Amino acid sequence: MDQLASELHRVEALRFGEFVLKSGLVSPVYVDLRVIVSHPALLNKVAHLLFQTTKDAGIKYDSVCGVPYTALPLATIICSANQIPMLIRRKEAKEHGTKRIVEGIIKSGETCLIIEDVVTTGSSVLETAEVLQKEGLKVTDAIVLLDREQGGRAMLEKKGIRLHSVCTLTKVLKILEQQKKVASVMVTKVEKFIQENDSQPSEQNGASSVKRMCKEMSFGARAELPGTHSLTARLFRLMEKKQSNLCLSADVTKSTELLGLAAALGPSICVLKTHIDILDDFTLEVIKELRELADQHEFLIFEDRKFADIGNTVKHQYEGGIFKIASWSDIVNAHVVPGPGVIQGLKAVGQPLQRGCLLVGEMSSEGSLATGEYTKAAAKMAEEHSDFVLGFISGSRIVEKPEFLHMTPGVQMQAGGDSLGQKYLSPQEVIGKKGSDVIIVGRGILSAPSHLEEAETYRKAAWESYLQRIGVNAQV
Ligand code: 5BU
Repeated sequence: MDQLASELHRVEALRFGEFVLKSGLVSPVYVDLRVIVSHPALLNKVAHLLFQTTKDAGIKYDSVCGVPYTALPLATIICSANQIPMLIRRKEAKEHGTKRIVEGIIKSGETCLIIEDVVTTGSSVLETAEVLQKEGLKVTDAIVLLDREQGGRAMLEKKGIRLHSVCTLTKVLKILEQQKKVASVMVTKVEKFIQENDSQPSEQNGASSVKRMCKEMSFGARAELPGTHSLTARLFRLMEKKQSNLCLSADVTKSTELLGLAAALGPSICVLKTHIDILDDFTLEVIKELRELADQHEFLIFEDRKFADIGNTVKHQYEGGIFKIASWSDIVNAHVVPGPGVIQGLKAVGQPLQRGCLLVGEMSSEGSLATGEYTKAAAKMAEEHSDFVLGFISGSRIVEKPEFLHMTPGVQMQAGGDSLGQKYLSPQEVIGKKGSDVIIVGRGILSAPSHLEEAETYRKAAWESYLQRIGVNAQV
């Protein structure tokens, strides 16, 4: 083990310092086991240790599958050296031909062992396990080289998967400290980081750490949670990539204006919100162009339709009529006043198209009735239908679950309102204090002389508030 730790350190698979992770968290340690493929002796040694761990644990299995990509060569070596059938999980189903997601001979009912290089929250192992389980295989155990001890073991345990590790980050740290390769101050720093970033908080400090987690978790990390809807995960990832939690409310009445805004502001926004029924010159051709711009600039489209009827009616309103909303809008929203039937109706149309829905939990307008018990009922309904409900339109975070998305309208740089009941809060207030995720801005941008400059001002303000909230000091 001592030799393994020092080898991993030597090839820089483990580095110490200050690293901004994909999730936005600043970590004192960086683990990148991909580099071991360039060191064949070490690669063999790691494969051997993984196999030895399966033997020591007495695991019974029929085949082995490596989590793509780093664990693929490891699984290959183990299977080849020990004559074990291997399975390969594709990251994407093939476009042409067989459309298989798992390659190799699958015998339903057999047990497949998962191999992984490093486990943090456990979400990659779980993702692969779920793919294998869908194919009829059993997954009872997973072997990992390095457990970062940030909740992966507990999370997988809950899903019926035992995690066995060759070593833990704490153990490797101790060894490197003894070998005088890492200073004791750094060891303490890393240990503190591990403790503070356990994604499976203990029961005693449950509520407060969940609250902290919602507030301080990055969009990138939230995208990786197993309970996050795939569309929300896509949105969280593109938000990180574009450094934008700005949704433009493109409330214009001419299609040229709508397309002009989408083309010019596309790179600055994560979502473009429409009220398609206010366009004077709507055609499906306009929508086709809007969709192309959305794909080109990587933003989602959100038709702010606020469905509010019985399931059967909203199904038709969503799918048909002249607007055919479901065919082009990634996200729609609904009032909860009709009860869960409204979600069921929308889901029947939207789910096969990988769409999602936001529930109106609160409204930004003066005298809104969506408060108190009503908001709580909306939250409960969302939790019960999280396979289609992405989150909420609300003034603040109303559910302490990092899987849910909160988007807030009624935002302008200066607090205040309009003459028809709209009330405004600032981006800093909405993202920083109220804990929402995305600001929705219409006239704040549309009434400015330069739409792009103003959009950038809002984007930066909201993104900086988000970075501050999660504890990252960075300039946008
Ligand atoms: P504004 O120009 O930034 O005030 O536009 C706000 C947009 O958000 C507008 O399209 C409204 O229809 C929408 N909206 C809102 O203002 N308040 C709400 O509670 C909800 C939607 Br739900």
